[in-house]
Amino acid sequence: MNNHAPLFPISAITASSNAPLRHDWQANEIIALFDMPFMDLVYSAAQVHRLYHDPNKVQLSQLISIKTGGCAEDCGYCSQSAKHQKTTGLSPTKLMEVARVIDSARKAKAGGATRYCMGAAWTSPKDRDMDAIVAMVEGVKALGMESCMTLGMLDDHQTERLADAGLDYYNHNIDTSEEFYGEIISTRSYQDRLDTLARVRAKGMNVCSGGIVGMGEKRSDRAGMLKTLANLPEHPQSVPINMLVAVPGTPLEHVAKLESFEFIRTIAVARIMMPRSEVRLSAGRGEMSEETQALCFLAGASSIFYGEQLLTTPNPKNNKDIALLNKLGLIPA
Ligand code: SAM
Ligand code: DTB
Ligand code: SF4
Repeated sequence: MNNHAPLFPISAITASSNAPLRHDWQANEIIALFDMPFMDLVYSAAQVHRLYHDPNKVQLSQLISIKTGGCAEDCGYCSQSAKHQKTTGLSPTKLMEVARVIDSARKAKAGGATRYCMGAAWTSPKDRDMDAIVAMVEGVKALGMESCMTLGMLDDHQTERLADAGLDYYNHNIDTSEEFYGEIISTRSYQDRLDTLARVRAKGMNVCSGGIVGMGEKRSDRAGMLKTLANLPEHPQSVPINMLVAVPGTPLEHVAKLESFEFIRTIAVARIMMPRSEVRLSAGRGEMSEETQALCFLAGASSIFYGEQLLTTPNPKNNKDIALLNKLGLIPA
């Protein structure tokens, strides 16, 4: 018998996979989920996961940085901000040639990735770059892969061009709660992020939006981030949950490490709140034990970034990941 507080009435929300998705989450309900005994929370999230997903499958997305560094934004976690360039020593690059991007995508596909995520260190794209961006989307799709771009804020015209090119996903993270956002980024507002997400949604592209945990935020901020995501008019189709990679030379270099159990709780709560979405165990896996990653999969993570490099920081080697998937009996989706 469970002698602790009664299980959150999850049965009411998830009695079947036909139950309507909720967009009216209240802060106290989300905190109640985070506060559950760890075993109850993970068990509940695993139940939800099984209603909507095959628990033995994992989707593999691969990243490439098509334009690195020199970014005008001041995101405290990011190696690519021009503001941190002197201390991180990261040299900016120009936009990569289309053929090189497609060539790398081909290799990612051969390695087993099904989605190719192209990231640029921009506040927003310049119109002069859009032809090359469109060619990258078309080239990746021609390989039979799903395409994802993350280019910063978009205006209506740029959004339309991406939609017309057939872009499958646009990644634009809200990163944390609205309350904590100003502690991490001063060059743009939370509303700017929401505005781009609305444009992407309006053009019918899939939204990929999540955030980072372990930036010194409180549990209420992690809950607030998930509340914003789940209460959007549609749940983002993909929800990347990143553990901060504390990059030397960035303002968050020395932030206290977050306990892995709290990271797993965040995955579990995301799974319960957005049952149909892909929840991606994203940056930070390189510093996670296999056991932590396994608990994330149990708690509802259905996707990972695969490949030896994220954008500017390392990710586990392919053979290490394949060995882990084999040990867990997880099959690439
Ligand atoms: N410049 C665009 C933007 O910010 O939307 C796209 C690229 S940006 C690097 C994409 C996302 O990577 C960020 O929103 C953040 O969630 C994640 N990220 C960046 N640096 C990170 C770090 N050191 N640790 C974990 N996640 C990070
Ligand atoms: C996301 O949520 N995480 C990815 C992707 N979307 C673009 C980026 C992780 C970056 C980690 C730090 C780096 O490698 O620079
Ligand atoms: Fe620029 Fe994106 Fe890095 Fe912020 S997270 S500094 S917008 S590349």
